[in-house]
Amino acid sequence: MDPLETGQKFSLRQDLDLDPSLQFLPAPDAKKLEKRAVRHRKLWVAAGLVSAAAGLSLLTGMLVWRFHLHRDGAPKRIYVGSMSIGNQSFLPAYEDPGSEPFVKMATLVSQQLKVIYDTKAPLGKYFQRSSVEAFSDGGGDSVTAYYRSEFSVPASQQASADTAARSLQTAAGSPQSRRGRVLLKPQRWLKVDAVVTRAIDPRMTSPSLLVKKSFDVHVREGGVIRSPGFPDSSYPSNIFLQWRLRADAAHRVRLDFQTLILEDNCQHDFVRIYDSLAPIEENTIAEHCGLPRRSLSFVSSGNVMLLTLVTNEEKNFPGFVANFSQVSLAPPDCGGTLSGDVGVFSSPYFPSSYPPQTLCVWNIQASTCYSPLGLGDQSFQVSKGKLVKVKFSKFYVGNDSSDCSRDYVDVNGRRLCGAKDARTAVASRSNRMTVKFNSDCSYVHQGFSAAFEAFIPSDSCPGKFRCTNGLCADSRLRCDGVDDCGDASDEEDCRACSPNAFHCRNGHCVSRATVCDGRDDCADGSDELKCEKSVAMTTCPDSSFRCGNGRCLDKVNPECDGQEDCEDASDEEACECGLRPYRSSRIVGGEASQEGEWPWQVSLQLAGQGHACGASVLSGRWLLTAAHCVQDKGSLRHSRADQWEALLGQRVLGRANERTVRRKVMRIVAHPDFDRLTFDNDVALMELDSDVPLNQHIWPICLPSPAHRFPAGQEAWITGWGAGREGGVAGSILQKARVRIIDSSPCNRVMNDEVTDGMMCAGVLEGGVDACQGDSGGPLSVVSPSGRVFLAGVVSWGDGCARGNKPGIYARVTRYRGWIREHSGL
Ligand code: 4AZ
Repeated sequence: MDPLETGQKFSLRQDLDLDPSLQFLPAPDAKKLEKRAVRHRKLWVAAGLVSAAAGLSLLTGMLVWRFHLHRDGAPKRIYVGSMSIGNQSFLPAYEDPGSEPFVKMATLVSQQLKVIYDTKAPLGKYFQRSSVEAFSDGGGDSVTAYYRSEFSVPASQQASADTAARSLQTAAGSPQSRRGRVLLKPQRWLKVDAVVTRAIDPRMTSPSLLVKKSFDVHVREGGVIRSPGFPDSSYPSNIFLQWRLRADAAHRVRLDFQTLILEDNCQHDFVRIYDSLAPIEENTIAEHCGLPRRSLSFVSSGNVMLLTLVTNEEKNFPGFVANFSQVSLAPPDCGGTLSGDVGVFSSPYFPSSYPPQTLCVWNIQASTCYSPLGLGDQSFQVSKGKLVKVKFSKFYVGNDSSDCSRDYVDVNGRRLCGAKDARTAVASRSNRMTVKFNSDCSYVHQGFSAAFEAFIPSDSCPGKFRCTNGLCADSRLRCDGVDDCGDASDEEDCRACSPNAFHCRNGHCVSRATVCDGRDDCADGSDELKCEKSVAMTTCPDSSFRCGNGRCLDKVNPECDGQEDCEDASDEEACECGLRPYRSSRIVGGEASQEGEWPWQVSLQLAGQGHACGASVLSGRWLLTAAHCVQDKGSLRHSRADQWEALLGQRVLGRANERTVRRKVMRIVAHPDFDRLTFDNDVALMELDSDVPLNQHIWPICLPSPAHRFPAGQEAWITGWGAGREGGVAGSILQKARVRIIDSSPCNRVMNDEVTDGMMCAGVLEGGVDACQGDSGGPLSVVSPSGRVFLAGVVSWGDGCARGNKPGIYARVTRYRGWIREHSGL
């Protein structure tokens, strides 16, 4: 049943025991037009006109409707807005749209809006109706009203109507209009201080939206919001839901998402968070879709926040769950005096996103070895005084722009904005530094975390290299082609460079990976000369991860662990994999798996024969299976793509349902060095004939980098529909079993040295648990500490099934990472 109708799980009524009154958005216009047509018809009948005349009138009505209301074929323009009313106090009943005070006040506001529109050409001419949707406590003796106004604007006039709507803010606030506004009777007069009216996001008024609902939530006690169906089923198609969150006066709303998994395309499905109770573009705090990498945690600037969810008919995903609460208005960590030689500070609410409309100023004053009287800035320009440097370990403040005019951090008059890497630092010329943080009214980011340090210029980096920006870098990192200082001063004035680096003519060292990349990395063009011959790409030792920029990382398994370890964040790229939204918890010795538990599991089926092998989803297009599954056997042409079909999103074989996707295989790329005798290089790629929609039942598993380590003893999972015992038959319910990775040396001792470098062993040495016939090609899955699942192996072979001291043998996926990329582009 539709969870929207039953109110299961997501309904705030059930989950939060909140006010059960749901406010429905105004019905679509069509209904009203229908009613109007019925009334017209009655009139005609009463007049006793013949049915032909009635038909004619209907036709006339339709023509009038077409040409009058639907001028230019795109008549309706919806604006949303807010209005601050200065001479009214907020009443608790204003939070209940069904209450009498709400209705009374809403009527006054609607009348006031009509007056405002009438004075603003061309809005008055096209105005149809307004509905006040909510109120909030504006602080002091003021109330903020949130409304939606409908206009019937010919397409050719839309731009001028939008401009007029935009100019309302100034008009309402100007002295003339203040005088001119007393057009209503005195007792109905509202002192309007600020009007913001903007065209609504067209995605929120799409005619395909079938369900539109609003929920009013007071966040005082805290609670949870779930998208409909979460976590048991995906959210419904074509919905527009909004949650109006209110905190007490002098408080802020805080919203922390625990999980958010939506379709990747924000034009289709998205959540938007506003610093308002109306979806006004300028008050957008954030918009998200897909599987955002950073934690999503937001704080409003005032006591309201709006959360909206919009979905279209394609690709429904699990949705979200978020906690709400209220926090006091005074933000923590916002400015002040910082003294001493070292200290830390961060943007308000870090690591949550900073709130909009926030200004914080920190005055950093390093202690000095001068006399206590020498406090003037001038006295510290000399080298004996201590200087201050600030180093940002995290920096995501607004978008990168040349003037940093929106959100920014200002350090002694120099503005920084955008995303900066962990080596961003600024040094002062005195023992004082002023750091300002400013956010404007929309689009927030995570903010920054910084440390300051006082240093004596002559001895600022004992035993280390002193960067021009005041940072200290390990001397061994000098001239290695990697900017360790953040201002690249460790890569300047180099007599020679380390082997991975290119020596520019001007004495700089740059990474070899940047040579002949079309960019002047040397700043003298010398890395872009002699580019006919391509320069060999740098390689990293087997044990280290190679970043996109060529840097080798020594961190174990840095990919997709939620932390950006490479300067270019390449370790966190392509990480929409390996998540199991529904992890609630034929393989020998296994147990039945749950729906959606192994969304990368594929059943490969041979025409006319049914299930033959397993495979893993790598993307909506590509699968990985075992090469031995796709070898011709006598007259059986298993190497031909047209012999195969892939079944995805399936748990019970033979019981296809709406989640099952069947695809033809377009291409098979078996590893060219697959050895039929030894089963070495037992991997094959399969390309499907069309993309499979990804959802909670079909989701790619993460491919490990060549350096990814799966140490002996690590827990791993095997899954498949293979035989339940040696010589047995395939099962219908997808089985799972827990095994452990076994080191190749002891494994080889029990497997007659048949385990090559391209293989790995996993199993339970006592026996009883193993992959078996029919599981081949399927995944050996390992859950990483961050919760993502990596494809460690591909089920390949074994000495029987589940025998003691006879582990299962798997193709070692790390060995084939480069080959997979080469042939699939993944
Ligand atoms: C097979 O025939 C097969 N015990 C797969 C895995 C194992 C044995 C046989 C491992 O597909």
